[in-house]
Amino acid sequence: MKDFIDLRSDTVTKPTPAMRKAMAEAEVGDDVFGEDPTVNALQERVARILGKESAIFVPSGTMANQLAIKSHTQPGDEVIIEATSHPYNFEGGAAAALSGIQFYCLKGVRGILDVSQIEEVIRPQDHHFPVTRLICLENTHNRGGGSIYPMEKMAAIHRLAKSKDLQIHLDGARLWNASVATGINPKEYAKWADSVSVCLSKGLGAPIGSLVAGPKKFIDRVHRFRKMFGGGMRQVGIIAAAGIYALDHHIERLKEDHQNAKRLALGLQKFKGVSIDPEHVETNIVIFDLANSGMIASQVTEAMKKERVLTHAFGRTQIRIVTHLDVSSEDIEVALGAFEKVLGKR
Ligand code: TLP
Repeated sequence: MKDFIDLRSDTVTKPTPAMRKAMAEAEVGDDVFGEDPTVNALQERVARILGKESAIFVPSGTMANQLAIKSHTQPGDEVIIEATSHPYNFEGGAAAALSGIQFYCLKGVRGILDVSQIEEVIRPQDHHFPVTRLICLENTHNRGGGSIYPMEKMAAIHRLAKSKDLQIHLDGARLWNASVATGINPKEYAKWADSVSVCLSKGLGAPIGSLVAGPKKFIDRVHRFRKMFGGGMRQVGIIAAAGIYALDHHIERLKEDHQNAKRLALGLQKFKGVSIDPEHVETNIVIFDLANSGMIASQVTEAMKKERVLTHAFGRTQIRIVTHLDVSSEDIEVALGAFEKVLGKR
């Protein structure tokens, strides 16, 4: 039996024995010299998957987003982004500190923006204003509850961006989830963005690793800043091998995570004070509100911990739970039993 069922994030997965074997056997070289064959293979593979000219391996999703922002902008530029997005909220203020940009935040519906909202806030060419340079989108949207960007919305934002000479960066940390849930090829999503970041360390179960993909010239710029930010790595094929293994073996299984998340959402509906719409659970993230339960989120996470289930408090009354590789359908039933004990039936 597991010590804990850990639903805090899909980042908590441990490499499987087969993944560890692939890592141990990886061919390596010095990647700062561009000589690591496993890293090169991963970069080429991800560029191909996303339909971009080039891709570069970086340690984290945060570094991937920040390198993209840095490479697209000049200090003083403005970047349009959704108000609950990851780069704005969960990257330590990096974009202001490292790129000297300011964000213009727009509130979306579960993280999804409409083109009309963006159009309204693009700055006119006037020396009083900052220069609007970049639009950042997130698919799936983490704080939006794993919501999927509808293709037509991305296409419309892309049309607008191109008509105004703006760039688009897509935070695709969980683009795999969007693709598996909709059956839409990642390339089809990626074509509406100039640069795309993807993670191997979330749903796919690798211990570390993200990539930024885009045009060759842009990725050359990212490469330069990766060195500057201290992200040049040496015999890192050992980690890239985990990423290649994850792409080969852990994409299709994301379906199970989505089914498990839906099952959780349907079960949670039956407990006292929980407000959740299972229709809104599109992938592997479940966010629910406890405002009517008489309890605050931290009380519930503490009580759940005593039941050996780890959950994540998102603000005062919201809880996020995330399904992943190391959570089985049996674990979901155990977790629902624990929620029932803590919250009680309606
Ligand atoms: N998200 C983490 C936390 O930082 C909140 C999580 O547990 O979900 N983009 C998106 C959409 C993300 O969800 C994350 C990680 C990142 C970027 C950053 O990736 P890392 O953690 O590799 O820097």
